[in-house]
Amino acid sequence: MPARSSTSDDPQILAELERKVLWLASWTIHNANHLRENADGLKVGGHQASCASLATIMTALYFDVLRPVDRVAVKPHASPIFHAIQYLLGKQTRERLEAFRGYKGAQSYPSRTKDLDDVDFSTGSVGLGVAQTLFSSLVQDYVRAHGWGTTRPEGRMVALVGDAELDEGNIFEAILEGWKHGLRNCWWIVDYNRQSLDAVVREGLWQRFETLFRDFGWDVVILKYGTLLEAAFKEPGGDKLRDWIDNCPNQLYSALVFGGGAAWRKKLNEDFAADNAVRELVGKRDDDELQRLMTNLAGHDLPSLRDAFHAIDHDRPVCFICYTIKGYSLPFAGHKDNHAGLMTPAQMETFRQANNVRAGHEWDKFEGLSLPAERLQQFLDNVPFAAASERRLKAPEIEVPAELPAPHQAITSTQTGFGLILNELGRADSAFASRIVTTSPDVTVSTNLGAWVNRRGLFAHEAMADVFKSERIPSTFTWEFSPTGQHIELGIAEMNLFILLSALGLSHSINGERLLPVGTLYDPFIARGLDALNYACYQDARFILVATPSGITLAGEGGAHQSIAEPLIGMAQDGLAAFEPAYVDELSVILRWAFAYMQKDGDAAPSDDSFVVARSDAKPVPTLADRAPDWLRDETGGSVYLRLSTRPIEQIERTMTPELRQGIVDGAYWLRRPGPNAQVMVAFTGAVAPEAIAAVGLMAEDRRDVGLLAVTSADRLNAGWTAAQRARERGLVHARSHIERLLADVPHHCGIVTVLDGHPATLGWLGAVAGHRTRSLGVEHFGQTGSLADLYEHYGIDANAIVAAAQAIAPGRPIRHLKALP
Ligand SMILES: Cc1ncc(C[n+]2csc(CCOP(=O)(O)OP(=O)(O)O)c2C)c(N)n1
Ligand SMILES: [Mg+2]
Repeated sequence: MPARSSTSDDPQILAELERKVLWLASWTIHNANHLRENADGLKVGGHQASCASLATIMTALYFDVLRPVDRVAVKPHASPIFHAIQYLLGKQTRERLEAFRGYKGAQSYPSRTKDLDDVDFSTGSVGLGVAQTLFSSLVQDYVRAHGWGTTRPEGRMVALVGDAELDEGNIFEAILEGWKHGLRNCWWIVDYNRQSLDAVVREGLWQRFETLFRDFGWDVVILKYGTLLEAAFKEPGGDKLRDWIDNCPNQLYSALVFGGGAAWRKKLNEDFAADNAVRELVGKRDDDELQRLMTNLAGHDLPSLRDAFHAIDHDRPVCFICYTIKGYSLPFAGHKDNHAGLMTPAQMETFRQANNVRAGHEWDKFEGLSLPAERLQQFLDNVPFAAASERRLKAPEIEVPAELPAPHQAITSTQTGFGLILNELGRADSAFASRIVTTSPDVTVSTNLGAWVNRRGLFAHEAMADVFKSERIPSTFTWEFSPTGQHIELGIAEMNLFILLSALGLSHSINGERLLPVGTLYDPFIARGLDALNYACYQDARFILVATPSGITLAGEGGAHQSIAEPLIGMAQDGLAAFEPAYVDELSVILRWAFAYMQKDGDAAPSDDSFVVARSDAKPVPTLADRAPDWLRDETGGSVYLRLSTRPIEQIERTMTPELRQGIVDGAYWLRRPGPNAQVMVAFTGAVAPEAIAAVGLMAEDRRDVGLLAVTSADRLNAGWTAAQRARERGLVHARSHIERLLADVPHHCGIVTVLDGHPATLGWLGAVAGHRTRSLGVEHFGQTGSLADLYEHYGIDANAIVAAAQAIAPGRPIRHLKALP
């Protein structure tokens, strides 16, 4: 990318734009809080101070330093600054700025999925966007090392980081991982305003950051003083002034910033009562000049920032620690309570006049600036960052084989089946197999990815042989690294797993090269990375999550390793379709579907009319019902979560019919269809299939026509049901979801017993579909160690507990095989 030739008036233009950006951001927030009708009486959020802190840095970056291939995670509460910059660049509309934080307006925190102005990475939950830049850098390297996308220049992954944001542990987990993987092309720019939400931060944090980043191989650039202060330091008494500022506690400095010129003068004259040189240096300046001088930190000094950014001539990761002032140039600058600070209408009026903005011209792009509009527009038209017509890239779908292998073993577990399927895929020399990338936080072997890794190798910048192999020491696993390896091995931190999946799962959009990421971990540890999983889904990253082992079925490991709530997480997490197959042939069907589903275009028209209605307020389109009999939004795609088990169970020998395949994908199918006189049916999910089957057998003599429903996805069944109900409420009287059709012929008096190795609420809603009396079995309390039989009996998910529940809700003659419950 050729560098834009800078002209002599660039510094002046940038200074004007900096003012304009801060004005627009402040006005956007003011408008949302004070001017727009806000009937709820809710204050919608200040953040004018946080914005001001980053206004200069972001001006330097977006209007000068960045190139279109660069990608940025913006500190969440600087969102209005980002939107203002995009507005000036013609990529954001006035309507959306006016509706900031309102319905369909510019988002409170930059959002890839909801904002229209080219957000690279969503932010909001602090720390996650920061780490996302690091992993995106690794993914860029991965893609290029595999020979893809090499015609595009490498981009820098940039994070604008709040100093208090650095308290988030996931950032440090990421730094460690970045070091292991030879991180490159990553810049973190710390907005060192020495303020958090609540207060002023500890003294000397920058020294901790400096040592830490250097230890992990980062270049650290400290930007403390701006050009005004640097010049003053050269005046007589200047070195003493510098020492004074260097030693000034953060709290005092902040208080003086808030106090302004007079406060500085009073304090400096006191402290330098016996030093004429410093008193003269101070005395030469009026209050405004003194305030400008004493707040001239490098993070608010365009020349210092531009020099520092342009001086980086290497691809090692860089941490810039930029001294800034929270609320810079606003009335509450430096005040420790300013996080939610909002200028009063009177203060805003003063600010408007200071910016030469005429009333009624607040949104005009060049209002109040001194350079001619044509010159400014010409500059904006040539901003390098905005040169690319499309920064959100596209990659073609990778064709998924019509069927994946379904390795048959008489008795096996879904986890074993998963390993075998990936092993078979690993043999293939296909475009499909080459785009799969697996990753795991130190549980590659124990989640059964070992055979795949043996075949496809581990990814690293440099080749590294497995010494055990070269020394001829027998080992089941070959641990060989190379730039073409297809497994990224992570340390144990689950946060890193999800953020890496988020980065891999956006590669089609960020790098224009599609990857098919599969991440494995133990099911209970989803909770450890849950916010990062939510973040990945919110960004619409696409991946398959394989969580295994799961539940109390992991009998011997006890409550610290057993999962209970995860099936509910799977249901509740937007953007994630959750499955829990019982059998390996189901798993094969689901995996095949998942590889296609994860590639569906998020922009495609959804089939669920409730979504259409919500988005456009349009009248429902009746034909949609025909196109989407399951009422799922499959056209828009998403990520997939598979909850698997280590429990070997007897497999069913059967032919995979199209109908069965569809049922598995839609969430349920009849293993035994209930007859017209059925008094009871059992609906089960996952590893407890043998208990459900056994229970049906035990009841057969005493209850007629017992049905058995295999539920492969409570999540999709439930989602389809909800969507169909909404559709009916909006007039699509024929809308029927999959579960409604399955239960349509089940007699009304029939009871339903549901069972799974997870929280019983997962299937508890089944009774509401058609009004059947229901009893839901599952696990509600932390598990124990024990044998499967011990635990299933203790928690009441064994065959006998199912029979007991059936007897209770489906009265009839006593069920002979029922034993007394303990
Ligand atoms: C995970 C998470 N926890 C808490 C918050 C609430 N929060 C928003 S900003 C903030 C403090 C930010 O301080 P800093 O990063 O220094 O930015 P500044 O306000 O100085 O601009 C907090 C605690 C959040 N957004 N995300
Ligand atoms: Mg801060």
